[in-house]
Amino acid sequence: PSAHDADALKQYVADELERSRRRSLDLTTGTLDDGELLAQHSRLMSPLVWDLAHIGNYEEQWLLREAAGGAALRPELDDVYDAFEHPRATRPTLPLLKPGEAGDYIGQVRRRVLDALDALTLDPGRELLDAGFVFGMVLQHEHQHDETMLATHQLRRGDPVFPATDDLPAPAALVRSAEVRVPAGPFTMGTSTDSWSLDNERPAHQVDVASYAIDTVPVSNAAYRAFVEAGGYDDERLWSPAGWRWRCESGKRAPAFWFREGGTWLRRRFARVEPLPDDEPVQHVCWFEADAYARWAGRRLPTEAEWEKAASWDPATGTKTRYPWGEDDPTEEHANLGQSRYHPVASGSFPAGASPSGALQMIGDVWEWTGSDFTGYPGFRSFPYREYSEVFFDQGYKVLRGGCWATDPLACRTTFRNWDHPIRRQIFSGFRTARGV
Ligand code: AVJ
Ligand code: FE
Repeated sequence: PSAHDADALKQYVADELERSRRRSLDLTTGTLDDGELLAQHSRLMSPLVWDLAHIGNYEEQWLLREAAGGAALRPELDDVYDAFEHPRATRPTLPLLKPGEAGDYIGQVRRRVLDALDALTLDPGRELLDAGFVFGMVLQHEHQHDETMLATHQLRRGDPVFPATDDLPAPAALVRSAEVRVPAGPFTMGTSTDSWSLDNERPAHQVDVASYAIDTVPVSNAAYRAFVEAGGYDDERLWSPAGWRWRCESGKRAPAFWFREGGTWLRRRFARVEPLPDDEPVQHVCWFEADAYARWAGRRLPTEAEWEKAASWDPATGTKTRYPWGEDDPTEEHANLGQSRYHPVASGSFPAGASPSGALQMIGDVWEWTGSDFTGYPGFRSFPYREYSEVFFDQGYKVLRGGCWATDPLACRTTFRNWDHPIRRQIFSGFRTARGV
């Protein structure tokens, strides 16, 4: 948050709570009927109404009870909306609040939170409240679930509810070379000072990185299609052993939502079928597919450290920035973020968003798979609860970086870490490749 004094910080929090809630409602009760909100569109996802009430229950637990010390409103809901108690596939069988009830519930939580906010002191005396941290955590949580709800929308069939096209400009960059080089040397990974950073981004620590080259832009649909058409899915040598098992068991031969009709590649996007746009970054690939493509290209996925160094480090000055372009909050000139469109834009867009190393679109467009497993940084301390990050460490999750077109700017920065199973591809995931030099 850019706010400095206490009242301005509270006003910023209140405005952002309002903005995220409008987004959540637009994705649910504002768009779909009760039947669609209660339906399970895919076993990989929750019914949308589960996400909606879960957002409010998380807010009740962290803002109303923990931060404000208020009385519990609906403690009997804690179990139903506990993500660890109930895997997504089983959530339709739970006694879920109906859409109207869920809307009423989250609205009641919100009114009590706003009343309590006035009396709170957002100061360093309480770590949870210092610089409004817990509000930042809850806001990021709501936006993360909104992105998850967009993945559910992508899996849903039925009448389209999002616009088919948009006319937002995406300035094109002059891409001088396919890759950029990053010289060897230490850089600062993670952060100890970003007040709304989450526990897994902390603490800042020095990492020595050997020299490498990384793709200037994310791998495009056309580039990925060349891999598909070259028989990449039938060549075991290109796949890791686990990746080949996934390929054989799943029978997949292309990214999710791609299909061929005659000689033409099409894709399904939010309940519409359209020609596959050549120059958009590929999305809906799993880690195994990204890893196999990279091997086919004679390259590999970047490590998490390589990704962050290329995105945030200026070797000339030895400084690290929150965004590739510096410290300024993202605008439409910098990146495709915040669901202003419902798709990534052409690889090679946003010259104003370039990093010091010259890489483009490190932030926004598609989440980028890295070669790294999700684990804690040296000196990691779980805060404020183990289930946010720590229980996922060293469990075979792979790290994704950079956010995508659906990620809100409030939930995106060069230190932000996302993670998922290497088989997952309903998320808005793409990648770029790298090599040692
Ligand atoms: C950080 C996106 C992996 O959605 O599982 C949501 C975020 N944590 N509720 C997820 C999260 C608790 C998390 N990811
Ligand atoms: Fe959650």
